[in-house]
Amino acid sequence: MKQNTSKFHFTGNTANSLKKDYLACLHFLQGALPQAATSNDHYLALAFAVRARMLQNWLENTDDQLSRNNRAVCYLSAEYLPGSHLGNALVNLGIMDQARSAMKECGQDLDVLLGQEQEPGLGNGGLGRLAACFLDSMANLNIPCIGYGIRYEFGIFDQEIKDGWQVEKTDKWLSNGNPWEICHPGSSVEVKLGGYTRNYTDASGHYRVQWVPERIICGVPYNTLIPGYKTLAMSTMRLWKAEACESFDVQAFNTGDYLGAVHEKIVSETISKILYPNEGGHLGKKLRLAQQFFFVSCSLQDLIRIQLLRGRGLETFHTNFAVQLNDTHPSIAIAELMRLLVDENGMEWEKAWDITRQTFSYTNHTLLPEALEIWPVALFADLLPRHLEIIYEINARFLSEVRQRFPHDEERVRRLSLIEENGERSVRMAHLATVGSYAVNGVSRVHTALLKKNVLKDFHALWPEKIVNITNGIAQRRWLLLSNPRLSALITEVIGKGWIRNSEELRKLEPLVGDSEFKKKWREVKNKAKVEFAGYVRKHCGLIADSATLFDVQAKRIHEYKRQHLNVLHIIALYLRIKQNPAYDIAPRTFIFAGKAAPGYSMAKLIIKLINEVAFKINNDPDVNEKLKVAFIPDFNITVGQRIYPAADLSEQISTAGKEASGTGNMKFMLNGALTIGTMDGANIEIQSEVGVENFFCFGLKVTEVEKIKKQGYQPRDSINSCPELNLVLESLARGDFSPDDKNLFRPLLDDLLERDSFFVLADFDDYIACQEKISKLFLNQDEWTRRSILNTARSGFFSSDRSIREYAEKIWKVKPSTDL
Ligand code: 26Q
Repeated sequence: MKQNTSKFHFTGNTANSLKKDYLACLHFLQGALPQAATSNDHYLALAFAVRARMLQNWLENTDDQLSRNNRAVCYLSAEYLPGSHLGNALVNLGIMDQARSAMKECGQDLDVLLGQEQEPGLGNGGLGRLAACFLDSMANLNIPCIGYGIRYEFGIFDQEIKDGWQVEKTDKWLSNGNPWEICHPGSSVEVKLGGYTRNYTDASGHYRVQWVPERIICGVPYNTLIPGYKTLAMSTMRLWKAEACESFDVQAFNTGDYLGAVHEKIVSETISKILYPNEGGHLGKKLRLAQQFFFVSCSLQDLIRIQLLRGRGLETFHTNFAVQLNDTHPSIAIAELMRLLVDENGMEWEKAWDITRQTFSYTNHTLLPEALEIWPVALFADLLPRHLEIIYEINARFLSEVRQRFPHDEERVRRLSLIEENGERSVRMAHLATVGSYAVNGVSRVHTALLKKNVLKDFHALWPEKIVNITNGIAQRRWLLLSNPRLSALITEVIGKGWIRNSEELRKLEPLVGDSEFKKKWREVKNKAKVEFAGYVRKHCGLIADSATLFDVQAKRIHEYKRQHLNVLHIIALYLRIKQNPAYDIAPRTFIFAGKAAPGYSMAKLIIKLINEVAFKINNDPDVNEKLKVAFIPDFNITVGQRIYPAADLSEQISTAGKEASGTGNMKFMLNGALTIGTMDGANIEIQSEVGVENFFCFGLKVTEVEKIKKQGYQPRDSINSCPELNLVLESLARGDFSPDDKNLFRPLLDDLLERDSFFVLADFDDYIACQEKISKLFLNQDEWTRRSILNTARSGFFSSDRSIREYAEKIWKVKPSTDL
């Protein structure tokens, strides 16, 4: 029977009701008197009062949602970057203003309290943020959904800049308490690791396999609610923490091995201790595989529990759950579901395989060969002996199918195999994910086309319908409504609120591009965002930036393929031009960089140092610093992103064609009215076609051209010979103009460009510079620039993650979104 116990407490959207509940939380949960409470106490009290309002909806709806007979979506992702929760909850519940006045009445500044929150940095970048945007969109589209993942104790490191170099600090996001999560120890599950397998015949004479593990760890779930905009439906993010199992402790205690038991606890807990940064060097690490298996096993056991609790059989598992694999990181789920069905629930192999293949779908996020996950067979045997057997069995059956379809083609069989036999024998996780899923998707048009053409070519020949494209998207609630309140208010003033739930309505802005009054307001809003961001730059970089200059921004992880160094070469070129000709006329620019380098990626760290050295030289040279300034914003994360995107005039999306799967930062800039300079890579291609070629600054080699010159044998020196200015720029670097104390500091970078230039930086330099010149000219015409800025926002509707999720729902999951609630 339903009981409406909480109806009269912790509800109500008035400032008064919020204030009452916040004071109650301060008293009863924080145990603090208002006058003695810290800002953190105030923040936590407000957070609890807000969370209670979300719980009300969650409790009333989630159970119903999951009980319905349509499919629920289970998003399996090793990473989530949800960003700060309080601001998001306040805008989504529609109580930002009420909270502000409630706090004011209590003598608190809401912005200070918002600033208290430590964002959960449980991801590296795009892939983790995409997962968070998808949970947001599923809440908004009323698609029942659980996002499963790992509750890392230490998320992505905090970045500091010392003497121009990146320094990593451990992220302690849990140290002040996390009011958004609710721990459910009662739903803990056990996860086996290591050991060996043995065969036996069961009572009814069936051949069975038993996994005898070396150790068992406990997974404890923590729920965080992800609200939609003024909806009752919500997504659940369910993250697992690894702990020692009580049974193990007890055993050790009984034998008197107290220290041994404590040690066991420490070892078990390391599994969810830390997020791995994405760098080639970390591939193949045992703890990483243990993490992946840990959260996957917990999540599938949780789904089976839910299924049985609802009184449903396992034969219909796939009709009740669609499980989406966010890259190959959770792809061991395919073998684990087989094991759970066959070994633990006595199902026939064929039946179990049928269910498994109708349950999973897989999203690929990378074409970079070094990022494709493979695990040495030996490591697998050590950690997951039963899964290795299952993978061998899947492979044997799969390859026999291949041999039937393509007789006498052992070369093809070798290419398709789940096991790489060249060099160290390894399991190819992308192959496992593809064979075990009913659909595979890429994340932008060009990326999907390249998947079909290269990485998954043989699979595409085998199953031509299986690979589909779903271009990524972003949640406009966070990336405009929350992060850019002034622009949101202006937009809402002229076209109403419809765009918040239906991004296509942004198109209603288009007719206004000729309205000079509106353009003026648009410019004012952009300028205010720039002034505000300039304040942030001053505080965090000690640099005074002029909001009248062109804010040229590149914010993303530092990687050679993303070519932050191409951007730097452009800055050096301008520097040399002005030095050579002090009258050189150019629209003044502030170059803004932000992004983290993987701790073991020395070239990326050298690029950060280069940016900072160029910044130091230029910012302190009165010959140029009226026209050019350079800032590196430390510690790029969701919170910093929310400040950067609204302030950008120009968005730098300059990856080597064929390397960036999609990019999603590109969409955030566009939504906030920045113009893009970009290559024909990832979702830039869709951005160009949405905004119109005439409104997009396209440059550089296309994918086919890159392929062609690679085949011909690319010579970086040819690019230098045909571009005298490039030669000057490289000479300046080689001379040590930007590293007076150590002329050879940037040698590794220069040598790489001169000898290999694997990312075609030099090949694209000339075109990039020419394109930038057009941009500088256009910026002098503020009226035209503003027109195009408005068009960018107006035509960004396609890039809402609501659209992406609708496509997943229709093409892959076969679930119906609704906006009823
Ligand atoms: C793998 C093995 C060991 C340790 C770490 C990893 C690892 C972790 C994270 C490998 C890759 C990642 C993250 C990849 C990622 O963020 N990819 C980006 O995904 C976005 C969303 O689809 C795209 O927009 C970007 O283009 C893509 O780079």
